[in-house]
Amino acid sequence: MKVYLNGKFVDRSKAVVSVFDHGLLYGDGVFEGIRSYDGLIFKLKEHIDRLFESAHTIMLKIPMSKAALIDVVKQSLRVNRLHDAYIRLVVTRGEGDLGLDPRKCADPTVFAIADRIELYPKRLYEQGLELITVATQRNVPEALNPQIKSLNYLNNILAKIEAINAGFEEAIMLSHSGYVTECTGENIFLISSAAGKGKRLVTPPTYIGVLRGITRQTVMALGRRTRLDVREDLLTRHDLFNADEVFLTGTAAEIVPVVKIDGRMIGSGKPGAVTKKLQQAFRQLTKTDGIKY
Ligand code: PXG
Repeated sequence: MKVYLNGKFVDRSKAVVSVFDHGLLYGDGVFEGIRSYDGLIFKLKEHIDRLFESAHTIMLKIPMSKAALIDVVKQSLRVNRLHDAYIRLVVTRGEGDLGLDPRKCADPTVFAIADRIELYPKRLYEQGLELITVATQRNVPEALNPQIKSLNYLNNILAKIEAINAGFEEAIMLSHSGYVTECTGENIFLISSAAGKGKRLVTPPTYIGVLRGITRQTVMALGRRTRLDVREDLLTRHDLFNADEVFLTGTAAEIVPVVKIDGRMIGSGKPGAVTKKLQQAFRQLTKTDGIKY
């Protein structure tokens, strides 16, 4: 495996960064997780744009252009002869000293790892996932905005540990005020039906403290195209418990049906019809809507 590191493709064993890198010392950096499907990179521009936005907010100047970074992603896939892959793009503050001061870090570290995608077990998509709400709240946007895809994922990892300790794979994180935000690495959606009206597709608004997921945005667009009433609304656990369907979205996981939350069965307790339709539409999109490399 060849890894892109600061301008060169190096062997995996040579792809190492300094113990003084502030990405490691402080989680001071940003990243993206990108997918390719059968030789097409999905939503590459959106991922690159989000990386630059995250970097801009933390005042980290990415030392190359968007076009050059797009080329790095394409090259990473080509040199490793990958077709269906996962690409991790990372920019850290770079090597500094043992103080927080980012001014001591002269050169950001840029690397890209392309590897085969580790697919989630099939039964997850067929049977659906069971979630629990955990006590660890999602970061308050005023402290560390979840819209920044930073290397500081301890908030999410603490929530994941709680879920694992309780025997579950994923956790629902609430906001400081008790509203539903997202899971540790996926956005959350519900489907509900209002009497006499069509189906509603609802996900929490970003201001409550969620990542503006690229799969989230894609699924919202697919929802509009299939005439769902798509909304960003504050959601409570009660709303989730009483939804017709619930699912999660993320680059790696795509669309995952949720069938139980905190012991409450969701809908029929099986992946719902609308979720399945969106999964199909999403799969179709990945076959056509991508950038060749
Ligand atoms: N919320 C959070 C907190 C995330 O980290 C998403 C939502 C979904 O966003 P996208 O843009 O992917 O639809 C994420 C994404 C990993 C991994 O290695 C994590 C993500 C994506 C890919 C891989 O755990 N997080």
